[in-house]
Amino acid sequence: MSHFPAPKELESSFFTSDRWTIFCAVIDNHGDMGVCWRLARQLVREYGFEVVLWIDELQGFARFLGLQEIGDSLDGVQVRHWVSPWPSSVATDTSIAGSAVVIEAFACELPESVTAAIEQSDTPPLWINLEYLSAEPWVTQCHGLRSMHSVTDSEGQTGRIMGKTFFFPGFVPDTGGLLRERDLLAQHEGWQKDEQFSRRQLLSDLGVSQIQELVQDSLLDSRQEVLWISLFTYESSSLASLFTALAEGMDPVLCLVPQGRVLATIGEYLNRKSPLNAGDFVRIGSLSIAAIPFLSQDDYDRLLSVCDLNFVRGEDSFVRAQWAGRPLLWHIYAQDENVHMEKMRAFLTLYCSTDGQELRALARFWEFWNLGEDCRELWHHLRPQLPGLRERAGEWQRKLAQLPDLAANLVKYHRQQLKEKDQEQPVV
Ligand code: TRH
Repeated sequence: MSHFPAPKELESSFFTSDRWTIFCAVIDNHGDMGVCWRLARQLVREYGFEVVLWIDELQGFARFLGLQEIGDSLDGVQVRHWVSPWPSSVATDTSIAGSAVVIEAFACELPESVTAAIEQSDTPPLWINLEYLSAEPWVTQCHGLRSMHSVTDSEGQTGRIMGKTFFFPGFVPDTGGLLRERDLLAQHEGWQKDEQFSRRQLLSDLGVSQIQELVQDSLLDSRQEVLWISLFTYESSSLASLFTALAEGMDPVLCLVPQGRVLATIGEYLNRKSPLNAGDFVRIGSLSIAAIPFLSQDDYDRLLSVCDLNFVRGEDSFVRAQWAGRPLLWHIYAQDENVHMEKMRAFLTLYCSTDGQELRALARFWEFWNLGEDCRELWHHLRPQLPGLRERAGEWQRKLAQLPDLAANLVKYHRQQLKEKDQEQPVV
């Protein structure tokens, strides 16, 4: 049973001018909702906007947030179920077309009646198509392009009006930037000030007491420092070779694995019939594998902050690892004809713009991992480079932080559009 107000009942709450409406269609996994949720929360918290998030996968969204069900307001964001077909009863003229900004995330197709209401409105919202993240050079040329639409008015007159603006996130000026909350870097600084304390605190907060005790023991047993790795990737044929290398290495390694797809590959590696569950802890040679719960987005930031190396994937975790300022391995989302390898190399061109053996070792590891190759030898080359890579990661984080963030860029773009429109008004 739905716990959402029927769309018609929403009508009355839809008359403020600083309403931003975001549409999110979940393709798969967590990235689409992860990005939309992060942006929605930031627009509420930092700008005080009224934000309505329409999402087509409510059950999945509830699971993502660790909730049984979604209330109609979460952290100040109004969450609505985007049902298909779109009910004719939804008051698109006032509710959606009356927004200041409508964002269709990742080129999701808006319902036809919503598009029509936007196009026919006398004061249409700024319509943004928020694109996928890419480091490829063409992004700067496409960021900010607008589409034009043909429309016919009630008298049968046809004309062309402004459609949507293509907004591309990115790593360089002249793109939309990256999502970064105002206090994010200060939070990382706080967690990283006393890394050991933060690590203990995190384990205790995770609520997996068994792991906490076992890790505590291994930390105490060991005179060497334990290398902390977080692992959030897709299934990978490179994983067995990595684990073999970690198990035979000299350093004790703690590999923390939040619930997710890679646990199936780990299960195969361990010859288990079923994947590990949160709370399971396995030790092979120098390697300890701890399966942990799927964390809240905020706790996931904390995990990234206190690890020596983060394996991340998709889009949002990849960006969060960069803000953590720690070495990272990106398992990129696979696309047909290996298009993703070009995307990955485009990012590496930026990330490794200064030459150095540590960056070469990292780039090689990324290449092998994403091609599903054997990474055993490569790990032994990469391991000694981690301190240098930590420095590079910090430099990269500081470089990115000089650019305005995605939400700030969206808000600025909207304000510019308003100003331009004002200037277009005829003087009476
Ligand atoms: O889950 P992803 O693979 O998502 C996406 C989608 O597949 C999408 O269709 C595709 O286009 C895109 O990748 C490239 O990876 P991503 O983007 O990193 O999203 C994961 C989200 O989950 C992110 O918001 C961080 C969050 N997360 C937690 O909140 N807690 C956790 O414990 C972990 C591991 C992740």
